[in-house]
Amino acid sequence: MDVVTFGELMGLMVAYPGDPLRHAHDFRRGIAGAEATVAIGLARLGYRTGWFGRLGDDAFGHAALEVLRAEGVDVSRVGLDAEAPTGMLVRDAHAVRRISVQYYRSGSAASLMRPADLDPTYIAGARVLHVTGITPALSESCLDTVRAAIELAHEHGVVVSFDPNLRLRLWSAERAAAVLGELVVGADLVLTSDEEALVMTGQSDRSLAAKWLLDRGSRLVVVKAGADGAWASDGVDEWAVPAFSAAVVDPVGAGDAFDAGFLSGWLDGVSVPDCLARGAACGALNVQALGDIDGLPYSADLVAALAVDSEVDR
Ligand code: KDG
Repeated sequence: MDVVTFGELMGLMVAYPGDPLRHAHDFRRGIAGAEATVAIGLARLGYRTGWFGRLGDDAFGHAALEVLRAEGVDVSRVGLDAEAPTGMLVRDAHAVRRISVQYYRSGSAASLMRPADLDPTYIAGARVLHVTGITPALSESCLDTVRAAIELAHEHGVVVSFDPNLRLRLWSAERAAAVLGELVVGADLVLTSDEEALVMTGQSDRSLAAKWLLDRGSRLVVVKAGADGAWASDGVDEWAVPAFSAAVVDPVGAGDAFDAGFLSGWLDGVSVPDCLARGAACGALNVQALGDIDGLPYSADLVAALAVDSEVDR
């Protein structure tokens, strides 16, 4: 496996673009979940990916499994839970206005995940383990699971990719800062925003935040800055790339799409600026479609976006 990842996968109901959640009547059904989005993004680019977690043994859980299978993501380690439901995320989609999100995930099957759910051989067999700061916010047993997975990866020389994906709706800022600050230490690749870097390191300056992480064992710190592009530092060099132009329909999922594009470059051993460009292009392509995963590019789309930023395919 190139990349193995785990976390919570939810059913998604996203309102017709522009309609505010409170008054929306028409919803498109899909799936939501940062880690699954990364796994699908990489699978579409041709990489071998596996996602695991607990889903409810219900319609949304089975539908999510079908989507993952159809996308070519390995689901051999997924657990189905008869006692707890698949979580749900209901939201709207706006290009400019703030997105309203309603979570229905408390007590979900995913929140019951525990270290015994980990298959050490599965993690040991991956080139990269990708984890996010959403999973440890779900429950104490989920936090223990993330800790155990990172430890297993380190033991077996598997590269750890960490995206804090700060969700202040799931936990307090103080708790998030303490836990994310602990988990990020030693992550080989840190894929963060400036705001998240500040929460984890206490440093508001990007270079100082990166130094804080690099001094504690990270190999590369990547900052995703949306319309301002992306930046990275390995402690010796710093790189920056601009954003790709995008007619935004739905900004949710941009960061995870970036992660998929960035990791694809990293797996191929291309230069850091090329990794950043792949990430930025994937983010820009994903926000032009409704839903978390619908706009994730296939290899040919990514190649085309990187070659020319406004080509017509005819
Ligand atoms: O990036 C998209 C995800 O963040 C979204 O699907 C929601 O994973 C999510 C979460 O837990 O908030």
